[in-house]
Amino acid sequence: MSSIADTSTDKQPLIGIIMGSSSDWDIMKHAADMLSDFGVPHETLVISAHRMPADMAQYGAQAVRRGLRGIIAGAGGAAHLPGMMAALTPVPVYGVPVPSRYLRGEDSLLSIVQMPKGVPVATFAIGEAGAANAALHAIACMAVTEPALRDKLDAFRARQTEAARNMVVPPPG
Ligand code: RP5
Repeated sequence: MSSIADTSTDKQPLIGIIMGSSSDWDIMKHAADMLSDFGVPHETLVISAHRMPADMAQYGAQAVRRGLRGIIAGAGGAAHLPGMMAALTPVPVYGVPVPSRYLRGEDSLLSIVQMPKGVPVATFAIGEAGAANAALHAIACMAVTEPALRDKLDAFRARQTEAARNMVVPPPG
């Protein structure tokens, strides 16, 4: 399995961030950055559904045993990685549609969001916002039972609220 950026610390990763290609990293790094900001141990890997199907199956089969609490999966175009990973493990999968070259990620979005009944993928917005929000959603899920994480999430939202209250129009400069 090829690792494009090992951001995991000494700690066991709680969240896996996987993507179909290293070309997805510019988008998926926004998920990794958010998890880092919250101090959530995570790992980042390229796992291509169609070019590395055996690796994908192995990752899914080991996810529970390895203690993963969520898997953020990004892909573009046909974008079958999130759905396949959801089929391979009961660990919640958060899908991020990566902007594609010709259809700007609308193909990725429809591919990821239109899972048949029975195998869900929580699907987020196309691009950077989706990647960041996938991380925030994973954090929110863990925060339900982890007060320290909930405090960080509350503080994050309070900063956002304060920033919005300080906005003026037209914006300066
Ligand atoms: C998908 O195909 C990847 O997720 C990526 O978004 C897209 C293009 O991959 P590359 O040709 O850049 O490797 O599998």
